[in-house]
Amino acid sequence: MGKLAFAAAAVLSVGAIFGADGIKDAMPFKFGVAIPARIFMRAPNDSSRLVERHFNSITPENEMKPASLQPKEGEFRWDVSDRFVAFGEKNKMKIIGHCLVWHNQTPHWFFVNADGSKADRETLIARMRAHIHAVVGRYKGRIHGWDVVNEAFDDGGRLHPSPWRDGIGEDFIELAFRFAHEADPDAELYYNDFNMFTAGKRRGVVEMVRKFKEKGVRIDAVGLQSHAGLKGPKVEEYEATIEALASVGVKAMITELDVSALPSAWGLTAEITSRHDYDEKYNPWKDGVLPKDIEKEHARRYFDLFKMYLRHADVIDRVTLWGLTDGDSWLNDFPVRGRTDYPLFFGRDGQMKLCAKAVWRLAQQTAEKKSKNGK
Ligand code: 9MR
Repeated sequence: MGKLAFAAAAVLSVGAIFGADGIKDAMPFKFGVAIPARIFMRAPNDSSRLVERHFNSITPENEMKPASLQPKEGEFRWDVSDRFVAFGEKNKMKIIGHCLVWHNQTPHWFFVNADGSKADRETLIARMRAHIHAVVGRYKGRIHGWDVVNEAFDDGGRLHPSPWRDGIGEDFIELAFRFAHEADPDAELYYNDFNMFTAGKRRGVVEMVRKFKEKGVRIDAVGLQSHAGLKGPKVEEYEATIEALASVGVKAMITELDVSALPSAWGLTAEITSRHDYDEKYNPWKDGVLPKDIEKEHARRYFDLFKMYLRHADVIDRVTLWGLTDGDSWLNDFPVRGRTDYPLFFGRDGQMKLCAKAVWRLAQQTAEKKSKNGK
């Protein structure tokens, strides 16, 4: 599928080429979206209808993180996460739990004693186990798969310092996977990280998977978050990671895909503690409209990524976008606060964007070609 198909998709209007089905129906893998409470708590609404039509998997953007579920030891808040799961079940979607063990959005109490001193290894393990058992146990048989550990490796392939690693030791990841498996033996279990295109992180994560397989620790897939920009990372760098994962016997998932359309003010990372001061030059399109040439470049970037994903549909189990509309995206406030970004498939007005049309058409053409070839 070269320039021609892309150009064709770019000029056709959605109504002309697409029927009443959704983007998910053209995809050979699960097609998901991260949704915030505003969509599922007040469903049905315009956004929830878009989610139902175009996606068959959902991830909670923030509502199942430790800070949301267990703000104080032993005090669980289930009201919002219950509604999230009910929304997914009503629509027969694959529901993803995000995330059990992370150093961000995890309350301080997990890591300290009553007097403020650091909790020891046994206490941390007991708290981790209790949290995982409570959360995974509550949704046993209802959540398809869990991001068990999020963002533990640095770009060099080592575990970076964190209260979990420092307090428990390097086996904290394995323990988390074992506890999750105990709590729901049928749930899929994933490791999830950003910058998965870097050679170092790829090596570190692949090595972890290999060891888990050797020891019989369940791991089903590795999530490549894929917070991308217009200029990078290279498609081939992501592709190398997908191939490396396949070689050690796990699926790859694209778990948090978005493509920022703004000039990059920093290295590519999703580490939320890194920030950059506001500067007008990093926020050039404040009125909610992208210049046509940038819009095309942005659509082309998505098109190229999906072309590669579709080629690896035997290994890629799911592709999930990190948000529904541009107005929802975390990128409007990261790493520079108060910008207007355009990273997702639907505009601030809820209309389907050029990037979505191009990708949808590409997926349809790929499916047609496959069925003609009898594959
Ligand atoms: O999109 C999420 C944003 O609303 C939160 O403020 C932020 C806080 O940690 O988390 C964002 O989601 C992150 C995800 O949970 C893990 N990978 C990076 C994502 C973007 O920061």
